[in-house]
Amino acid sequence: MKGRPHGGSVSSMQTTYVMVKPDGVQRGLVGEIIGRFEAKGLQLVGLKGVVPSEEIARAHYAVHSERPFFEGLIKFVTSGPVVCMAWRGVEAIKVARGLIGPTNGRDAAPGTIRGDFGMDMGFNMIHGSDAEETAEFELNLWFPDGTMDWSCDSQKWVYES
Ligand code: IDP
Ligand code: MG
Repeated sequence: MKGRPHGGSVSSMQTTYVMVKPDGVQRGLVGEIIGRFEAKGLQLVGLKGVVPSEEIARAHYAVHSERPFFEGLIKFVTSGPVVCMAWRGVEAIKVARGLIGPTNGRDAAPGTIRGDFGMDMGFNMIHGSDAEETAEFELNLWFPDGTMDWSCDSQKWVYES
């Protein structure tokens, strides 16, 4: 995949990094999860499957490196395939976090991905960038060749203007 830088020209247009973690892949939830982002009206601009190296996992979760759960988190996220995605839309970072729900599945409301499918804090199936700077960092980390530059015709029926 190649294309433009990950940012957008419209001020509220964002691209966010979303990743189905190994538990979500093992449980066969990839299709369900992708379907929710598609149905919401976000545009898929990046998609690949990979078994993460320890190096990329440590970089991705570097902000948590001092936390007690860090080593377990690295072991978990490198244990099998993840599905890496880039989703684009108006305020996509906030919208994706809303679809995902809070970290602990037991606290997450039904209707969210973690609320519908999760019962745990660590095994919560999915990652989503939490801010513009982290989205930029994570997109560059997981999609170093850039994301897909394409025009999605249905977007004219997603946004009124
Ligand atoms: P987030 O994924 O909702 O943004 P963060 O606080 O950024 O949550 O934590 C990153 C990931 O680390 C979580 O999604 C979860 O998999 C794991 N994690 C966070 N807190 C704990 C914990 O207390 N125990 C075990 N794993 C945790
Ligand atoms: Mg986070």
